[in-house]
Amino acid sequence: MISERFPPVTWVAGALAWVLGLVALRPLVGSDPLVVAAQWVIDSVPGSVATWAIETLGKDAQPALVFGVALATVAAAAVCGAVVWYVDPVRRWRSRVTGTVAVAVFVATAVGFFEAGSGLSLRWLVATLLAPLPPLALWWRRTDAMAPVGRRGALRGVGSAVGALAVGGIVARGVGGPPRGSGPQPGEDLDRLEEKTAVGTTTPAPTPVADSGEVDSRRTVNNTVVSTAETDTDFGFDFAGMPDRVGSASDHYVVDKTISTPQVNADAWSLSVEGIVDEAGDYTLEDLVTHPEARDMTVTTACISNAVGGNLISTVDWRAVPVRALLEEAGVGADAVDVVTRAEDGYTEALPWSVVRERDDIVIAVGMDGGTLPRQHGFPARLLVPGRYGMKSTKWVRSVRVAASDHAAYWEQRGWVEQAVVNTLSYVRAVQRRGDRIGIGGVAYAGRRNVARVEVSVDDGETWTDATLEDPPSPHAWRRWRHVSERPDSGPIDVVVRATDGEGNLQTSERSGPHPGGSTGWHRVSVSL
Ligand SMILES: Nc1nc2c(c(=O)[nH]1)N[C@H]1C(S)=C(S)[C@@H](COP(=O)(O)O)O[C@H]1N2
Ligand SMILES: [Mo]
Repeated sequence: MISERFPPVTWVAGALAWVLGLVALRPLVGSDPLVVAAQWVIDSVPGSVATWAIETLGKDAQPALVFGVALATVAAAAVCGAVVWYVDPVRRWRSRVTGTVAVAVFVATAVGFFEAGSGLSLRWLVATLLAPLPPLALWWRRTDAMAPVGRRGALRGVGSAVGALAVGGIVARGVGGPPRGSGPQPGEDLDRLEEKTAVGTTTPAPTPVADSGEVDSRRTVNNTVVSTAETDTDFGFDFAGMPDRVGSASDHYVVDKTISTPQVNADAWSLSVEGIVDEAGDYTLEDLVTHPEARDMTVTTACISNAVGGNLISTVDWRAVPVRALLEEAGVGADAVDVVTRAEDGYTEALPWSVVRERDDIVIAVGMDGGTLPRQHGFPARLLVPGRYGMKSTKWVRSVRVAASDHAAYWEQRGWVEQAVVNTLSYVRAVQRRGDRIGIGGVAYAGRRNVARVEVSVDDGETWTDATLEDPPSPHAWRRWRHVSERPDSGPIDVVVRATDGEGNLQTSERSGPHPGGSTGWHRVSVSL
C-alpha cells in the first residue's frame, strides 16, 4: 500500500525541495524565481485586484504572494503526481510526463534566476544547476524503475536533497550578494561622491518623535500623538508628535510594487535620454551629480493611497537635475507629446512634454538628505514631480523617452487618475497639554497651490480659529501649523482641521477613499486631555 502511495508523495517532496532550494540560493542572485513569478502575478492581474490588494494589505501582500506561489507549486506537483500515478492512460506515459516536467523545472529555474537579476552570469549558472538537483535526484529514483522503493530509499532521497540544499545555501551565503560595483553606493555621502568625480543608486514614515520639554504621558490616537508635558514654555512647532520641518532619508515613507527592491550597480548604470530627440544621450550618476543645473530642493511627497491623516507623506531634501535641462541638451523633436520614464522594475510614468518643458521642478533626483539615494528610494536615480502624488515619481529610473503619443502608465492602466495632482490636505499630528493650555499641531500641504491658511476647530467643526503657520521649508513642501488654547478643565476634545490653498480654495469636507484620485475630507481626531 505504501509503495502504491509513495510516488505522489515523491512529487510533493520534490517540489518542496525545489522551492526550498530556490529560496536557499536567493542570496547568490539577490532574488529568486518565486519572487519573479509573484511579481509577474502582480503585474498581470487586473488593476482593480492589484489596487485592492495594495489598499487593504499594503506591503504585507507581497511576501504573502511569494508564499502563495510556493504553495501553488507544491500543490501543482501533488496533482501531477496523483494523475501520473493513478490515472491509467497517463500511467503508460509516465516516464515521458516526468521527463517533460523535469525539463520544465530546469527551464523555470534558469529563466527565473535570469529574470531575478543576475542575467547570464556565473552566479546564474551555479544557481540554475544547483536548485533543480534535489528534486531531480528524488524523481530519478522513482521513475527509472517502475518498482517501488522502500522507506530507506525515500529517506536516502530526502537526505541527499537536504544535503544538496545545505551545500547550496552555504555556497550562496559564502559568495555573498550580487556584485554592487566599486563605484557609488546607496546612501553614500554626496559630497564625497562629488570629490571622487572631481578627481577622476507600503513602509509608512515612522511616528515622528520631535520633542521639546519633558513629556509625562504619551499615547497615539490615529497617528496623532496625545501627550502632557510639565512645562511653562510656549509651544513652538516641535512638540511630541510633530514631524520635523524637513525629515531625514531614514524616516521617509516607502511605497512600491516591487517584492524585492531593485539593486542597481551604479558603475554599470546610466540614464538614457532617447526617443524623438535630435541626439540621444547617456548620463552616468557622476554626470548628473555634477550637472551645471543640479540643485537642492526640499520636497514633500505623498502617496495617492494615503488615507486622511495617514503616514504615507514625508518631506526631505533632494539634489536633482531638471528633466527639461536633459531634454534640451538632447533636442526635443516637434512631434513630442509625452515624456515617458521607465524603471528597472518595469514601472513606467508619463508627463506631457508641454508640462515638463515649463517646469524646472520636474527633476531626476540623485541625492537625498545629503547622500546618494538609499536603495528603497530609487538608487541611483529617480524622478520627482512636486505637487503630484508619489506615483508620478518613477524610482530606479533607467530611461527618459520622448514619445509621439500619449503613454498609459503603470498605475493609470490600473485605474488611478492620470495627472494625480495632490488634493489639499491638513493632518493633526500632535495634541499636548501644558498646564491650562492645549497645543494642537500638524502639517498642511496643497502641492504647487501652496497652503495659505489653516483653521482648527476643537468643537467638532462648530467654530473655527486660524492656526499659526510656520514658513514652509520650500515652495514644494508642506507647512507646519499649531493652535494653542486655554482649557483648564480636562475632558474630551473633538479636533477638526481644514486648510485653504493659495488660490483661495477651502479644502473639501467631502470624504472619499484613496482610489482613484487620492483621499479627501477633513481630518478629525477625538482625544481626552
Ligand atoms: N519604479 C518604481 N517607481 C515608483 C514606484 C514603483 O513601484 N516602482 N512606486 C511609486 C509610488 S506609488 C510612490 S508613492 C513613490 C514612493 O516613493 P518613496 O518610496 O521613495 O517614498 O514611488 C513611486 N515610484
Ligand atoms: Mo503611491
